[in-house]
Amino acid sequence: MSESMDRRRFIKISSTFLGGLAFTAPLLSNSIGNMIVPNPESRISGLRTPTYCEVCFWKCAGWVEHDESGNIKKIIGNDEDQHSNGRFCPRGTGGVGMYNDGDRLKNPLIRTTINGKQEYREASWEEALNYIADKLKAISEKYGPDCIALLTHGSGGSYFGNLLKAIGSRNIAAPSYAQCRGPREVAFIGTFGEGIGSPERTDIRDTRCLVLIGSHIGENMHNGHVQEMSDAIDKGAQIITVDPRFSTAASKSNFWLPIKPATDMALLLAWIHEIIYNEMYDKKYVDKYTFGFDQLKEHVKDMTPEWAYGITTIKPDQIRETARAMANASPSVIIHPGRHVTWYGDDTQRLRAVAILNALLGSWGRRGGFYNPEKAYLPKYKLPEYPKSTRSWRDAFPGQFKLADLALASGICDATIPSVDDKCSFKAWIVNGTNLITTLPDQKNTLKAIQSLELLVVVDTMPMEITGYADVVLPECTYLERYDSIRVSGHRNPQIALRMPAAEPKYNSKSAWWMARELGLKMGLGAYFPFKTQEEELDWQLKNMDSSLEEMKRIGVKTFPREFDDLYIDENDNFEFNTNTGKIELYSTSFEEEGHSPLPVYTAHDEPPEGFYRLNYGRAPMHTFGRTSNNPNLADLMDENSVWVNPKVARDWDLKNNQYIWLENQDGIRSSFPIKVRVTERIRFDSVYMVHGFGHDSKKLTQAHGRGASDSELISKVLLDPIMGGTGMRGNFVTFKFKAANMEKNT
Ligand SMILES: Nc1nc2c(c(=O)[nH]1)N[C@H]1C(S)=C(S)[C@@H](COP(=O)(O)OP(=O)(O)OC[C@H]3O[C@@H](n4cnc5c(=O)[nH]c(N)nc54)[C@H](O)[C@@H]3O)O[C@H]1N2
Ligand SMILES: Nc1nc2c(c(=O)[nH]1)N[C@H]1C(S)=C(S)[C@@H](COP(=O)(O)OP(=O)(O)OC[C@H]3O[C@@H](n4cnc5c(=O)[nH]c(N)nc54)[C@H](O)[C@@H]3O)O[C@H]1N2
Ligand code: SF4
Ligand SMILES: [Mo]
Repeated sequence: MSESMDRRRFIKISSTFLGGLAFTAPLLSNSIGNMIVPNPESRISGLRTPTYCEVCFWKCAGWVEHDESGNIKKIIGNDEDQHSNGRFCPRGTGGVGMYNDGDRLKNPLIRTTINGKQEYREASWEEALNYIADKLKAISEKYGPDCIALLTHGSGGSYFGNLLKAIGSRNIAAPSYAQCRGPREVAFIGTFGEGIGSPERTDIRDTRCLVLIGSHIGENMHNGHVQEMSDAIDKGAQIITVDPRFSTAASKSNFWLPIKPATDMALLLAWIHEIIYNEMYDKKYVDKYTFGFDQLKEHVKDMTPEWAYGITTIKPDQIRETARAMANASPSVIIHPGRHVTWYGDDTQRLRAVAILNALLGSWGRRGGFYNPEKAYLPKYKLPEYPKSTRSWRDAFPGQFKLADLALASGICDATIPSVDDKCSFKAWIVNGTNLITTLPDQKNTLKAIQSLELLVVVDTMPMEITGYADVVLPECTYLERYDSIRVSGHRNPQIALRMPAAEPKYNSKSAWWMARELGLKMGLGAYFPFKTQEEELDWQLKNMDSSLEEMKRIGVKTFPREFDDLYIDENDNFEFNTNTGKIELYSTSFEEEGHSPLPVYTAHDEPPEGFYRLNYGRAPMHTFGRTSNNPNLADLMDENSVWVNPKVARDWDLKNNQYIWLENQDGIRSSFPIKVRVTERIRFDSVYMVHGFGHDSKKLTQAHGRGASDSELISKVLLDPIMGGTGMRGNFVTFKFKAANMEKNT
């Protein structure tokens, strides 16, 4: 191990309890809608405080109910809320486990070396924050403030973002862009001049045909989506699911197309071909609003269902029948853009094909297609101007990823590893609410970047893997113990929601708002933090938007009328799109300007080598990534993942149900922990499937440590999207091993 590796050695603090591999049968039901918990009648009784959920990023608004002594009893939905319609998903209901988890981070920790051994020692907030402020000042003076980066996911990002901008850096990135929905946003901006956003602007409630392409709503438990899909099914909507796996959504579908993985582009192009050449597109809409139809028509001339069959294994008849089903529903049809779309590196182009298909069927801006969301306007207190930032993460990638509209977490990671042609490698990271070790692909690369840092500050609630590499760990209180910014996400109506503390912060934990401000004060940047408490700030904002903190504490959610009647496009209007041509660009002039193909092209991707299977991964309804695997309430529902194996493959390898095995990828990386086999017809013979978020190696997670295997450690190959820098993660292949790596070495 090199000297620098030694400098920041992962500190494993041994635990008293090491969980065995006992298994609780999951209470998973296959039905789509019935996982969402309806509220009991008795909701008004007793004390309650408003919140919005932080177990995932759908941000449902709800009520925390207390008993007489103020103890948290349960969390339920707020009926006024458009994200949840008054009903929480199992994870949201189990959110109270985040507050009760005995493994939580309890005190600030500073890395020290005692007798040559690296350890954490507990520190006071004063000491920990002084340490960070001094280091940040020194790094800023020596290298420039823009060598400091913030990697963040969740509500604390805006407070630390304010701090970073005040210091003079704009290098702020969330993994929910380059590891998640970035390609979708860039593709839709390139086509319609607008992105999709969150919650997605899909009008599922009123759709007549919903096409899910590797979007597994039902396991992907985004609350409002799941409810609307369930309602749409009840109202007779057709569901078409394209997935190599028989997902929960597939089980509710009229058509399941078990596509050969990595070939979706061919199917999309064949659908476009069918719809154009059989004149099934919305002619009036296409004539009036789109640009480049003739070029598109010429481009897909030979991309027939027969052509696509050879690539996708989906029969021509099925391609024709599903194209007709979509056209019959037009314009109330949604070819869903998905959310976690960083798959094979040509993802932005695949999402362009999705956008084009929607445009041809006239669904953008139409009832049952995509609506126009509206956000409530949140007043911002006037702060002094931020210092100008002179260097950015983009400087490390000259001429590349120009269409990325947000910073890349993976880009910042790469630009932290010193290289000859980049003079600005990052020297300090503040990491808030993201477990980068399991979130970014290629762990070796992430660790290399971390070893190059002079300061790593991690703000988290739990002793997750990333905390073990920090110089300073700051324990945040959970969302149930703090205020946060007013939720203003766009929806059918502008709406705001309040999160306020339902309990005092446990242990010695504090809110991110407080931490960022204290650091600001210590660094002489007090002018950027004018409010003494977040309560004061929220009250100022709310009073400037026809409400008050007092009112929001009482009602939790407030809905405002839309400013204009423009939920859907008025067809008598000459609507102008925010693109170069003012039209929906079937042929993308902005992609062409940047040297990318203006029309989506099919490219073949690598196939698994002999004896290997494509590693496919996804969500389970009762967990969010790795952040809930230690949650006592949710671990009760599912406490490990399994690897789905087709019966034919199981026969070839003599694998039995419930047997534990290890997975090894194409680069010889073997899973640290064994995973249970699930033999099932629901996965194709060329792939295996596992749920992301298990196989934690932090021993401080007493419930989750060593349970199941981690897909993240097996994703060492990255298929980079040349358009916006998304990290395609589905080009990895695994084979089966019957021993742990260290057992093999010893025998
Ligand atoms: N291998 C693999 N990688 C993936 C994915 C995958 O499916 N497989 N999915 C990708 C996608 S779609 C996304 S969006 C990203 C998500 O990536 P992340 O957001 O990094 O997901 P988590 O691993 O859950 O990490 C969340 C961290 O926030 C901490 N946390 C929870 N609540 C709070 C809080 O209130 N305050 C603070 N400060 N911290 C908190 C948790 O303890 C945890 O350490 O991952 C991407 N990476
Ligand atoms: N319960 C729960 N719900 C969540 C989350 C969570 O952690 N837990 N996370 C949320 C977040 S941040 C995100 S981004 C979303 C992600 O959710 P989605 O965007 O809906 O789905 P993905 O994770 O991209 O895709 C998983 C599906 O793609 C299929 N698939 C794999 N390869 C291919 C292929 O080549 N072609 C096709 N057509 N399908 C393929 C898999 O079999 C699986 O069913 O979920 C959100 N909802
Ligand atoms: S979907 Fe579930 S976990 Fe996500 S915010 Fe809503 S209630 Fe919470
Ligand atoms: Mo995501």
